[in-house]
Amino acid sequence: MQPTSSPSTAYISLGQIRPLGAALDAPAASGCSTAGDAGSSSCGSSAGPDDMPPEIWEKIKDHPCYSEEAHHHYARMHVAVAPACNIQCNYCNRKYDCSNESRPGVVSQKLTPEQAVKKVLAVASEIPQMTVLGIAGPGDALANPRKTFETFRLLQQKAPDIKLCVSTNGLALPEMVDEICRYNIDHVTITINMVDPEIGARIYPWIFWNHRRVTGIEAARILHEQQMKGLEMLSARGVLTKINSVLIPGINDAHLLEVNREVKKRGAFLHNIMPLISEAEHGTYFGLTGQRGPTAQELKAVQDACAGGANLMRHCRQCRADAVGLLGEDRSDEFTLDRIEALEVVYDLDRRREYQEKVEAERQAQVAARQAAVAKAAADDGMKVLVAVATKGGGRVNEHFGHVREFQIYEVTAIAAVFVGHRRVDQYCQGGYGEDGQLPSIVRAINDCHAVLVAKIGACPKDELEAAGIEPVDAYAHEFIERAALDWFAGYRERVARGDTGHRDRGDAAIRQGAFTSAAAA
Ligand code: CLF
Ligand code: SF4
Repeated sequence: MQPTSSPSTAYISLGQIRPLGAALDAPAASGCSTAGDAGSSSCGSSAGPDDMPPEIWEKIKDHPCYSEEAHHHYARMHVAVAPACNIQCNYCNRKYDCSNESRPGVVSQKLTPEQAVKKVLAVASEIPQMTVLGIAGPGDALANPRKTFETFRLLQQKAPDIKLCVSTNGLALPEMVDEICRYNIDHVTITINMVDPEIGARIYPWIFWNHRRVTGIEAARILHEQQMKGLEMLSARGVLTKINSVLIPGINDAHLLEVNREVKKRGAFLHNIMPLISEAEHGTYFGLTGQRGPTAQELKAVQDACAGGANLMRHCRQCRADAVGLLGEDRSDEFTLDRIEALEVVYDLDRRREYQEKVEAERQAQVAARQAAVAKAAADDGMKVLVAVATKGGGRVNEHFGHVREFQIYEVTAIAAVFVGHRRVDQYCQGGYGEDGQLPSIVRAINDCHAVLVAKIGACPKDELEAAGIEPVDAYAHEFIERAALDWFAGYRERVARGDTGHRDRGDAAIRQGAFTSAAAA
């Protein structure tokens, strides 16, 4: 049995063959291989300094969306300065955030450029590992060029160390490329859902073009041409581009392979395929007409089918247009306008640099810990399991089970622990007490995992997890995730070899017999 780090792997769990993410209800359930020595996948965002020219690594090494490794350590923030849009997407209702870069259903506080800059400086002082400012709505950043570029201009004067990032539907992009380059905006996301206008007409009812509304295939054709032209122009100018595609089952699922090929041809750095979020209560056309989003398996199948094409990002959290913090956390309510207005903000670049040096040292320590764990690992025999990790950042097992809102999922073999996705759950600990009613849904969310690594866990959830065949492990509290996972797995393999897994047999016999499968069984 050959091991594979491909996220198409299926896992034997509780006697069933179950694809990664099958237990998930949460919308984003994909995987992303982790970096460097331990990883062997071609996932673009997992690449390290040895995989690219130094000037590109400089641009992505502390960008949490462009580097999977960075997303454990560095934060981003969005400011909602761009309310207007020049197109209509069938998955968007304007009273909610832009679905391109946000989770619908949460209304942002719109800001002027001056308010936005004050907010960025306040966040940068409070969260010194915040390295990227993105403008991602709530409408389209480039349909609001004055506010968008004024924000970037003002910020660049006051905080030149913060990387600038922008997200757009692409309609106005070609005309804005000079401005983008003028402000040294190194990262541009374009949402491209189709390269065939007939498919586009099912996604976009209209665009606003040359002072008039254009509909149908003609609208989709213009949008497509602008997107391709804009992408080519950015590639020619050395700007890194990420393509976001919303996966809409029955409309563009198979077509996204062609999108992947076309954007790769035009120099896209990453392709991020995201699930359609389509709740009726959001009031979108798709929500109201019953267009469903993809299952976790469908999303993964399309991502896997794109392997070998444009490099994939798999750690996206579909953030709001005013998100603040590490990906997966949201601290925006700490920085509301009234709080910001009352603050006397002092931007201390030296203090930020000093702090980021510590973050970088921590990151290097994580890489070294992983290398050391791999160096002492036994030979790979193809055995492979999933583990869930409770972490609040920094690449360590450092969260109490009761406080977890999102588990990170790692695929572990004898020689590698690879980040493959995340699972959102309702927090178990409510108001200082464990909420036992939450446990079944938490267990369901990670029931294809063999262990859950936590900083601490109470007796009640421990029993419940063990009963479900998931081993609760608090022996690696505050250690680096990959080293903890590899060390736990080394011990686990020894127990399996002895016929003693210490908890309910959940397919381990099948693993011992070599029946573990790497086929895409879904
Ligand atoms: Fe923001 Fe987007 Fe820049 Fe990142 S988000 S504008 S590239 S700084 Fe990141 Fe959020 Fe996914 Fe976007 S996780 S939704 S990919
Ligand atoms: Fe909504 Fe963004 Fe589409 Fe505009 S581009 S309609 S704001 S999802």
